[in-house]
Amino acid sequence: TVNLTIDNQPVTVPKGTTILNAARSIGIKIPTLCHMEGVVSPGSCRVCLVEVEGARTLLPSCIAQVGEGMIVHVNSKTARTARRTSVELILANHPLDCNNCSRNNNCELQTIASDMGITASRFPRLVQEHPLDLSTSGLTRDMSKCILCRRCVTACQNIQQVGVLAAQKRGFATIIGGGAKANLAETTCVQCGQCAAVCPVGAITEKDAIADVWAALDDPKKHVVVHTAPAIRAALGECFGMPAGSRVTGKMVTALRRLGFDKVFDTNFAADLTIMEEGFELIKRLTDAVRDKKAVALPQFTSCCPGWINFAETFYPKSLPYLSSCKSPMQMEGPLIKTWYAQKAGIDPKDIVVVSVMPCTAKKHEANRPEMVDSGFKDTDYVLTTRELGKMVTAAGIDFVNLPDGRADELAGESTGAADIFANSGGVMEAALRTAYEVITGRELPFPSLHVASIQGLDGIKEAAFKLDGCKPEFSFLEGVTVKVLVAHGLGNAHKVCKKLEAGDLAEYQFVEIMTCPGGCIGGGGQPRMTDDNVRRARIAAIYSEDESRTLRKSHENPEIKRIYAEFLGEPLGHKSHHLLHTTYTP
Ligand code: HC0
Ligand code: SF4
Repeated sequence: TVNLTIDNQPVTVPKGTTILNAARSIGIKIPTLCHMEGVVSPGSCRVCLVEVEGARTLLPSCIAQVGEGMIVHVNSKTARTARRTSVELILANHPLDCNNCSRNNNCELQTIASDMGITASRFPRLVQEHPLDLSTSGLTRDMSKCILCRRCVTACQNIQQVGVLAAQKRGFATIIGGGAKANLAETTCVQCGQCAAVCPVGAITEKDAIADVWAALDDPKKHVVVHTAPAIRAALGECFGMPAGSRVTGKMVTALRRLGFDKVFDTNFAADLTIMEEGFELIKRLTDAVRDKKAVALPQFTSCCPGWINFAETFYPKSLPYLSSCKSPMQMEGPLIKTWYAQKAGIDPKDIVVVSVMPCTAKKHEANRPEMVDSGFKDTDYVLTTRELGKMVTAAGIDFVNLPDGRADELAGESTGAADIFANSGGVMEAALRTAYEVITGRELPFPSLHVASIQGLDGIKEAAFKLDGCKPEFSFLEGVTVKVLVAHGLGNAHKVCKKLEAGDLAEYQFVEIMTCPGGCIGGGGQPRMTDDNVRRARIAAIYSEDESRTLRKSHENPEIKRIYAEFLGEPLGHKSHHLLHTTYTP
């Protein structure tokens, strides 16, 4: 450990701690705009400068590490003035249309300027105008607002390793962009939104669908149906000041009804359906390979995450045969609302508007894929992020925190704990194993509380292995087979797994889950800001409590799933399923 004093307070911290974190440990909050927890800070914003006795210059506290006997002044006049000057210089180069900005009241620059009491600038204004980049379905980029903190570069280069965003040009002309390509749509961007999730200002954010959704709600001829992703219920409360990890499923349903949606369904229903289709697909691939000795693509990869699909299509076309043909739950729920629900309710599907609420920006792209029209209409009309739903609830004057609990509507609103856990890394796999194991052996997955502990949590690549025994007679060919599964989250980790697949090193695995965002959907690019590992852990804990609080925790036990197979779909992988619930990929 290292002993030092910060503003006359003694502090002892482990060697290697930054001054910023040492100060935080004793309740001194040093402002910063470029630092991100868990990655190396670029130290570019100079907003965290502190004075260290004996040092020749002020030091950026997000980079400078503590030293034995160090005497640090955060609150000296020199340090305060330097930090204030840094912020004033950023403001001189920043549009001051805060009232019209998507980040108004939720902007780190605005908060820091306000905390410092900055009411006027000493510097001439030198704002650079740049055209808006509206080229993708998922994201809006406004480089006029960029403060060059480089957090998005860190997210895109180091965490996701997609490598689209980089600093270009030098000095005053510096701009963050996709190289020679003017627009994101021309790059290999997968629209994961991790850049938007870390942007401290309004430079990168989701493409707004709020106006479209209000217009649909205001149109008396439209029957507007909403459904919410598994991860929303563990994060939406943060939009209203509730702590990370607050479970708000019931309040969310009530809020959606009060916003005027005609039906409130649940993406979780379709998550259970996905398990049926994807689980049976896995069993079919295993049967073909083990019993019939056919050449099939194994391991099967999950296909529910749209950033991962974009990534696989762009970077690893050879992986595409390994991907499950199942659409994502969002894209199963949409066409079923416009067919199954439309029939039951006697409503012309052309009058139905399907809105999905997702923690994700890539979902906006997925909904706009030209092939996603299997109901005969656009299967999902609009996608809102968690943040956008939060804004709509606030705009409607709804006191979210004090809402009574509601329940999703019948027909496509019932779900099990298996669907809840889709929201975090390892969850789709655990949910699939809960059903597939039981179909093969007739017994429950033999782990405490149905959890596959080794694939839970925030480690980047996780795995589990267990032996199949006591298989039902029709699956006797699987007796004694060791099932091995692999789970990865964050595209940096997906790269590693895909490289192994291409090298033929995944032959002993049967099933692989990939989620684009660190932590899975609970850490999605459309979730309330800021998401760090503590927030991820809190949301994950909420999701598992949601699962454990249920009576039904296995997808095949969902009564509405049994009903839709009996009355509409027939059987998993059947003709109708094939048409409405499965898809193909384009390299
Ligand atoms: Fe997810 Fe989904 S779990 S991708 O991670 O599978 O976005 O929450 O809605 O579709 O259900 C996101 C979250 C979903 C889908 C589901 C899957
Ligand atoms: Fe990079 Fe993802 Fe942002 Fe695209 S959306 S620029 S891939 S971080």
